[in-house]
Amino acid sequence: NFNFKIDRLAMPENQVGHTQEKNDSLSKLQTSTKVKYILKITMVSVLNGLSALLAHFCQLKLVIIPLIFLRSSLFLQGNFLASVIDKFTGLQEKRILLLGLDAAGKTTLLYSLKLAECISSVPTVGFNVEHIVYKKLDMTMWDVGGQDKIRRLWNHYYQGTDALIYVVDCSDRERLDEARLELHQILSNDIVRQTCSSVLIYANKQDLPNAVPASSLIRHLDLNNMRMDWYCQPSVASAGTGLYEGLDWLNTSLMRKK
Ligand code: G3D
Ligand code: MG
Repeated sequence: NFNFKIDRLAMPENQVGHTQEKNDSLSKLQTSTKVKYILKITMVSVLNGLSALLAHFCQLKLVIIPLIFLRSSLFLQGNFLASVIDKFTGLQEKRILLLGLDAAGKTTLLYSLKLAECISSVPTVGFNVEHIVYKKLDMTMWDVGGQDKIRRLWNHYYQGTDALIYVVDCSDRERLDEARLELHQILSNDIVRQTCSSVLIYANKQDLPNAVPASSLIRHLDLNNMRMDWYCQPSVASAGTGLYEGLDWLNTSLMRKK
């Protein structure tokens, strides 16, 4: 929040609109995290109350209370409580793979969602992984570097992928064919076909004057012949535009298949 305020103060006048948009996005993200946090605290308090009652009836206050308190506090850190809470809130854990050619805007998009602010990016050599909660989705997003030399490593990340987010630089017309080939290669992989049911394509860099519109990208990528559930969303990752509209579709698509 602190960084965000500084960023807002430093913004030139004409970008205040973007800041407002990011602010809205940030609060959307934070609401579900807050709900989760409040539920965690409530559950631990209830657990502690129950342990105190139990200890009272068993006349073993001195030994049992600290033990149960310690145990419930440990649960707070662990996956057990998280999974119980997920059951109550309806949140679903999903593994999302974020792929695309180098410089498509994957890392910018990931951190635009995560931090609701634009960061200056350097080419990703390994991978970035972030945890993002949005609506009913509790997503672990893997952003894997897209330079041609490391593209052959992508298949190490395919296992257990629930959805693919494929980012395309729509201003890079010369590499649209390459983007299509890579996309179809990923989707023809057996491991991907087993678990990945939804593909969200971001037609990114729509702010650039030579960008192909999403409708043309659908043709360029031959999406109409794809058997998976897919959706093409125009976006400007550096400004955060269109990103949540894409996630709205992903949420609906993945919830249909739960
Ligand atoms: P990658 O992770 O897919 O390799 P990056 O791509 O996120 O590193 O982005 C590559 C460059 O594209 C970055 O510029 C980034 O700021 C820019 N970029 C990302 N999304 C957009 C967008 O929607 N519009 C515009 N105009 N630029 C975008 P630099 O200059 O840092 O290399
Ligand atoms: Mg990157």
